[in-house]
Amino acid sequence: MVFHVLTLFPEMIEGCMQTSITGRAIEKGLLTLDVRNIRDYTLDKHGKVDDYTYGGGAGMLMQAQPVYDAWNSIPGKGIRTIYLTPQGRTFDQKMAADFASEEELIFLCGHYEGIDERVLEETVTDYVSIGDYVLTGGELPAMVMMDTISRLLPGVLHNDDSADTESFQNGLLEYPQYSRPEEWHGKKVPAILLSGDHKKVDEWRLEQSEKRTQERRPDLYEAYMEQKRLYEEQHPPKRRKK
Ligand code: 6GU
Repeated sequence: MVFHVLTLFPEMIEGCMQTSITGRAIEKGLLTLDVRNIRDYTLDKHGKVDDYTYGGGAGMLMQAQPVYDAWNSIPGKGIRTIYLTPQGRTFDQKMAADFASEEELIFLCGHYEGIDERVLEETVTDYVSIGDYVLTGGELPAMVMMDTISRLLPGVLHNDDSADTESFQNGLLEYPQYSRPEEWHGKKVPAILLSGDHKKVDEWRLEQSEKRTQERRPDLYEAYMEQKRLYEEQHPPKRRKK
């Protein structure tokens, strides 16, 4: 996977992405990070990339020319271009899985009051938000997306299992987990986890996931129960022959 990032703050992206699991994925060559500073593409001799908005109003807008030339400098055609904006569709795990199937992605990070509409019309394929609150720029949302997408790529996580057993992959939150010691602050690890009975452990974990989802995310639980109901309707239990 190649992540191209267009930003006015390349050091923010590089520092973060070179750390921890994404950093190791880059070292292993599973991930390539190509960060381009939009300011390097301005034709303005003072390095200016923003200007006042027509029609008045507060704040500055990123101009079309430097953004377009930065975007155009990326080789290749038809690469999905994501503009990070609170006006976009809300990012979720399903969207992450869809983006993870691409070979390259372009993230366009805006700052100030945004970017001139005309260049967005010519470059952007996907408008994405990470939630209903307003940030100062698109860099943190781009990194949230890249982090989420990275861990779905083959080989990025040590254990290929863990990407799909975790929260959301089956529509449920993850079950509680325990490591050594067996007793801490007077609290014991649930006995079933020490039993060595894998079937019992799996049943216990599913039960815990369902309980936790019902308590903490009733919205997800409702959707999960509806899915389960539909499944059971289409796969009725087979009658035993007399
Ligand atoms: Cl993608 N950008 C900005 N500036 N603020 C946001 C956002 C994006 N998603 C939520 N808030």
